[in-house]
Amino acid sequence: MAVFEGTFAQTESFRFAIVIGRFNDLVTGKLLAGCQDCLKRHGVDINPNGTQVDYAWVPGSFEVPLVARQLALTGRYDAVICLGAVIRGDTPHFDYVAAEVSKGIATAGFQTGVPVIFGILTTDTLQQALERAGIKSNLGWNYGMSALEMASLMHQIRDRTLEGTNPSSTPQTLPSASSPLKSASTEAQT
Ligand code: INI
Repeated sequence: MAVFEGTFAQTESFRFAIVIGRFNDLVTGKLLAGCQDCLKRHGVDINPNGTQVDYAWVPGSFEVPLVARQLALTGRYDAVICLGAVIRGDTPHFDYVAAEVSKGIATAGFQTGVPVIFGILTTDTLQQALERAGIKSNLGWNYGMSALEMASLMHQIRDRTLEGTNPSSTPQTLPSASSPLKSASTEAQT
């Protein structure tokens, strides 16, 4: 039997998408910088013109899950990282936005089989958000680590479970960055 555990090495073949909400961009820009710093220092080429990371900006956190799911469905990415900041002080619809974005991100991961990282800060004040985006620590870094770990873990599970498995009993629709879900890629084109 096996123990599956993601590592943070051999990242050169990984591909990531990062979805960033513009709302509260004072905070989300800092989360992005922390996330990029993490990926870069683990060997990922973060250049948008390179081959490893694509970026998608959306108006606010509410729009993040839709775009994250669409990107995951392409089968191109080992993980999709979602970054946003929902701040209670700003508006009474905090609760609606926070609920939908958390549900939507979880659903995007389940539906596509691609790790979709929940990097949405939910805080009572801008001060609290800034503290988590660089003043005290930068959770963007942690979200980058989660993406690296999950990408590695999913590869291990796929590689190890396919080894020595009777091909006739293996599901035909295992999703991966190199071999996306057939139905998923079809859906992405429509
Ligand atoms: N979007 C956020 O990312 N954070 C917030 O705090 C926020 N608040 O509080 O309103 C927010 N609203 C915008 C929302 O995400 C959508 O972009 C907008 O409603 C258009 O659909």
